[in-house]
Formats: sequence, structure tokens, C-alpha cells
Amino acid sequence: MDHRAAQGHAFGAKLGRRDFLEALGIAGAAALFNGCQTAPDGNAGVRRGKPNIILIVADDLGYGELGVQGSKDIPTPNIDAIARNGVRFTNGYASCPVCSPTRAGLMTGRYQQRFGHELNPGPGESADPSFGLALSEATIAERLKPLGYATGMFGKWHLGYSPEFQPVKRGFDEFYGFLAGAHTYLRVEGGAKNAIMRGTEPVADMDYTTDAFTREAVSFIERHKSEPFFVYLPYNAVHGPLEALPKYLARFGGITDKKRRTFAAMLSALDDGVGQVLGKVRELGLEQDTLVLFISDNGGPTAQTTSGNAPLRGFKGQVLEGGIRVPYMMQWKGTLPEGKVSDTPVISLDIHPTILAAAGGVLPEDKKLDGVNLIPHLAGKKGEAPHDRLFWRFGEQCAVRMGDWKMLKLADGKVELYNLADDIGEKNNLAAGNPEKLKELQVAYDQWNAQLVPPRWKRGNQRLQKQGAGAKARPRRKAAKGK
Ligand SMILES: [Ca+2]
Repeated sequence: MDHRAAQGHAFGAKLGRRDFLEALGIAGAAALFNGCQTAPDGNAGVRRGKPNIILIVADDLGYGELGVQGSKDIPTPNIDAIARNGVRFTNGYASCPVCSPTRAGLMTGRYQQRFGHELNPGPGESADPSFGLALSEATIAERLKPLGYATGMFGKWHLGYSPEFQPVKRGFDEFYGFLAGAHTYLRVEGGAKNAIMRGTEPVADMDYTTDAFTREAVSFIERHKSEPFFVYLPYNAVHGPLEALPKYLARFGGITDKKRRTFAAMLSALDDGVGQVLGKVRELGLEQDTLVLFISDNGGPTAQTTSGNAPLRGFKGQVLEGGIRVPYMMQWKGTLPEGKVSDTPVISLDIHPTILAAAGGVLPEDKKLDGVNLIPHLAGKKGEAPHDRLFWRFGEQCAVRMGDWKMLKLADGKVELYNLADDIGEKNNLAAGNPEKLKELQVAYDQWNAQLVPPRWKRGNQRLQKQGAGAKARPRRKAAKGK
């Protein structure tokens, strides 16, 4: 952004808010728009300089499981509305095919392998004691606090158990949720180290987790409506265990498969929650002052939960498209285009700098962010493509995407090369016939890989198995215990 031009407009003739934002190239513009006034459309909402931010994360929601993504059997009108009111990315990626590493990248805007957060830690009771989002890294909440934001987090953390790693020590004024990677939806106890907590204290009772996190987010928005707020709402839906309330199950009497029916009920509850949160924003007249982002942390584990990734190949845990390409959308009424579908590749790492720029923050100079602010690209100010290459490393697996080309290796080490423009399902391995393209991608990957550090931990239960004696005594825990 040209700051001189921005100031010239800011102190120049009276402009409509939209003109003003456009004149500024939008990025960071809202931060300069200080003072309160009635919205130009007559909406009684109070205009502020800084937009509110609501970041909603679904857990293990596959690429194909929303109405707007092509699903036919589970209506998701409220999540779909984010796409209708804003931008949907068809090539939106998570930075890892499993939960905790993606969240580390999401919170920091940096490839999480730069600081060793490459793998899930395993269940809380067997996780490596060092597990936690590195204190050397700043979370988006920590960067928003000095900009005047009230910050609240409601849901699944999965970024550390020790006191110094907990949300209230990582930039969040309020926390209601749990620390592990999964939790039962029905009870406050979710296994060792995995109570439902308010702040740092376990709570005695709760609603269905999806409803409880929604309730807390809505309350937070109501209480902070008069100041800029950041709501981080990482639902545990639709991660296992498959548990749903009768009121949600009743909507899907036509689905005979019990697993699928329960999944449908869980997704429907999630969609209701999103509807209630965005309904509160609308009710308060804050829609044009609120940037809403929605993403899933990884692809669907179809065999476990039915969460589907069609038309992609692969699942959660794999660097195939089905493991990493996810629903990804954002709305900011009056600022972002409405109903836009973008095919340009973007990644979860972009969310941190996008939020930071919208809030008027300055990108840090001491730590390189790998994500980029997407808003100028969507406003046509910077060209469509924010990235010419994206990378993944997840243990023995790796992948690189450059343009339409993607090279990957699964744990078997076999090199696969696909042109995603022609082959979204990664069916035709072109590696043998394209040695030069393969070399180009390999060189790019090697350059990136050389910047990374080794994983700081392995999955807790893998660690135990390698130690031998503990393996049989401590079998793999159920998903509800958290991983
Ligand atoms: Ca997940």
C-alpha cells in the first residue's frame, strides 16, 4: 500500500467507506477509518476503525461436505452463506493433513515445520512433555492485543497442555474449551489433561460441545460489541467421536447408515452454530465491520467418520489433495466481493497476515511470515495469485505445488506428479514422462526443506511403541481421548 496516497485520501474530501477502502487498496484501510458514524446504508451499526474478526475452524471437515462444495445430502445453509456473501477458494489448503500442525501454522502465519511443530503429539497422557506451540512464535491473538482487540477462543486448542502454552497465555483474554485434539461432545470429562475449561479451571457441566462453543462465542460478541473483537472459534465438530443430540439426528431420518446419519447431525449442528454466531453479528448491525473466515484444519477421515473429500483422492493424514485441500472462505460485507469464487491456490497460513492487515497491524520484521494478506489480491490490486508455490512436509510425506503441477511422496517414498488442472483426482501419475518438471519441483522443495528444523516430537503412542515395553500396556487411545 502507498501510505502517502492513503493519507492523502484519508485527510481529503469526504468519501464513502467503500470508496475510501478502494482508494487505499483495502489492506489496512479500515484501521485508518477512525471515528464512529452511521453506516451509509442506514444500518444503525457503529462504524469503527478496526473490523471485528471471527475465525471459524471446522475439524476434519472434508472438501466435499458442504452444500456450496457440492454436497447433496446435508444442508449447510449458514456456512454456505459465507461463500455467498464473500469469497470461496476452490484451491484452499491446510498446511498439514492433521490437526495440531495446521493450527500451529494458522496461529503463526508460518510454516509450522520452521519451528518443529510438524507432527501431532498423540494423546495428552502420552504426549511429549515439550509439546506446545513454540514460545518463540507469536500467535495472531498476541499480535491483535496491542491493536486494541478483545480476544476470545472457544473450542479445541491442541497447541499445548502446560500452563505457559495454554490459550490465556497465548493472547486470548477468554478461553472456553479443551486442550487436547479431540473430546466427547456430551460430557465435561474428555480423558486425562482434557477437561472442558473456562480460563484455566475445569467446568462442572456443559451443553453439547458444538452448542456450548456457539453459546460462548455469541455471549462474547454481545459483551464486546462496542470494541474491536477477535473470536477464534475452532469447533471440534466434525471430528470423532461420532456423537449427536436427538434434535439434530431427527433432521436426518432419511439417512439409513447410522454413521452417516450421526455425521450429518453433527455437521448440521455446526452449521446451526455458525448461523447463530453470524446472526448475532447481523443483529448488532456489525456485518460490514466484521471479517469472517471459515476453514477446515485438514481433510476428511472418511473411513472413520464418513467425512468426504470428493472429488479429491486421499484422506486426512495424507498429502494427497483429499488430506490437505479444504473448504476455505471469507466474507467482509462492503469490503470484499460477494459471491466470488477464486481458483487461485491459497493456504491456511494466509489467514494470520490477512487478519493482521485488516486490523491495521504491521507485518513483523523479525519473523518471516509465509502466509500473505489475501485482501489486495481479491480486490484486484495485486493480481490474482498470492503464491507461486506451496509446500508440505509431514514426517516421511512431502509435497510441493507450483502452478497446476504437484509433486508428492507418500510414506512409500514413490514419486508422484500430477497436473491438477486436468486431474484434480490425482489419478494419472506423470512423473515418468516429465523429468524436467519433476526436477524443477524437487529443486524448489529442497530449497524450502533446507530452511526447516527436525520435528520436535513424535506422536506420543509412537514414542511408546518404539520404547517397546509400554506398547502393549498402553494401547492406542480412542479418538475421544485426544491426540
Ligand atoms: Ca482435524
